[in-house]
Amino acid sequence: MIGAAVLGLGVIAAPATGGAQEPDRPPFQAWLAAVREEALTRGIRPEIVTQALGDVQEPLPVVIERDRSQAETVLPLETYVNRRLSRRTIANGRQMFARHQAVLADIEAEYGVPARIIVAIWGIESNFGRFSGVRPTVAALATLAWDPRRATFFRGELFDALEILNRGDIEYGRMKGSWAGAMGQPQFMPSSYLRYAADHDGDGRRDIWTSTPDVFASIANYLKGHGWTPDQRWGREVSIGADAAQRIADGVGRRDGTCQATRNMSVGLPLAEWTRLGVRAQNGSPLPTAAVTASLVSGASRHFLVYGNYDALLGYNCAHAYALSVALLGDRLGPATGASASTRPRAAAAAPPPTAAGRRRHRRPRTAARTAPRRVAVGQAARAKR
Ligand SMILES: [Ca+2]
Repeated sequence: MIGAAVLGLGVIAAPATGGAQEPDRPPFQAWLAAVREEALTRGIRPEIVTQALGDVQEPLPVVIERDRSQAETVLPLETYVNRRLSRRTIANGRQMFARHQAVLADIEAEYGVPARIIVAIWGIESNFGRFSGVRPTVAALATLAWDPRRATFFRGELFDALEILNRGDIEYGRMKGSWAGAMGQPQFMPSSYLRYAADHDGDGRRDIWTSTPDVFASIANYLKGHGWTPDQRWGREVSIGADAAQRIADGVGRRDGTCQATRNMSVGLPLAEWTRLGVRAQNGSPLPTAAVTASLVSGASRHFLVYGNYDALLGYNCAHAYALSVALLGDRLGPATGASASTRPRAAAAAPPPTAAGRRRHRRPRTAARTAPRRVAVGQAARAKR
């Protein structure tokens, strides 16, 4: 309740889906012929163009249908997050975390992204690799690129998909993913793949479909590329009383930004300022005194102060329901680390995040429409960025 009063973020708003008028456009096959020509001029090998685009006979009805029926359902943030963090998901996550401990530790050391965050993203994106989509990526992207709704974006992704095939990272027949073109276990859009997919098992291919080490390293590389700071946590749940809520509503503005989630959170303020406004840790104790800037994200009843690393999670999928699901699942998979991790040891928390000697750290990737949370409108447009 307070959340809605404070920032009006009680619900996850559905993205605008635009009108449904039929625009002028060429027949699919004529359109596809032009795409073939352009692919060749872009340097895609003729055999790849023939194989990948020759296989596409017509737009995939299921893709159009899914795209048109983007859920209008509006769920409270808390409801969405609770559904994502089922007991089974948490248990699976812990099991996977233990099973892949060695390679995860290696990747955490290399990229500076906590293993538990990597596993949490993997879990939310593809149920720990169990479901990464069965749609042929090229056909799905061709359908969405022909459809006028977001043609420009998906046309670019289509050419990026062809470029991936051109490079030989994946065979045409194995390039599958969501109906909206998000591929493999991390659900990367082709453009994200080209920028962030990583070959960690050393076989020379970036296989986000079947190589678990490559999947983990690709997720870590994406977060690193989107500004993940080693040894800092994502944020924390906080408690806000009625008086504090009123002070915040009166005096704290919202961020702006190109995605709805960044407009649905407060501007960044120092933790000390949040303390002055009356925000407390979830257990009622004082906030840490670390010199950290935090923004407030509120659901209908729960509140979170989020730090810079949370922006990296939004970079993966710009929706609070998504980022908080990942963050909170990650918290359930292992201990939080970092200078600002604890609410108690205030002396320790006062120091800026240390750079752990001997541990190389770095940043994060992007994807677009995914497979998983379709029943809630968590930003197809946002996903479409990954
Ligand atoms: Ca590989």
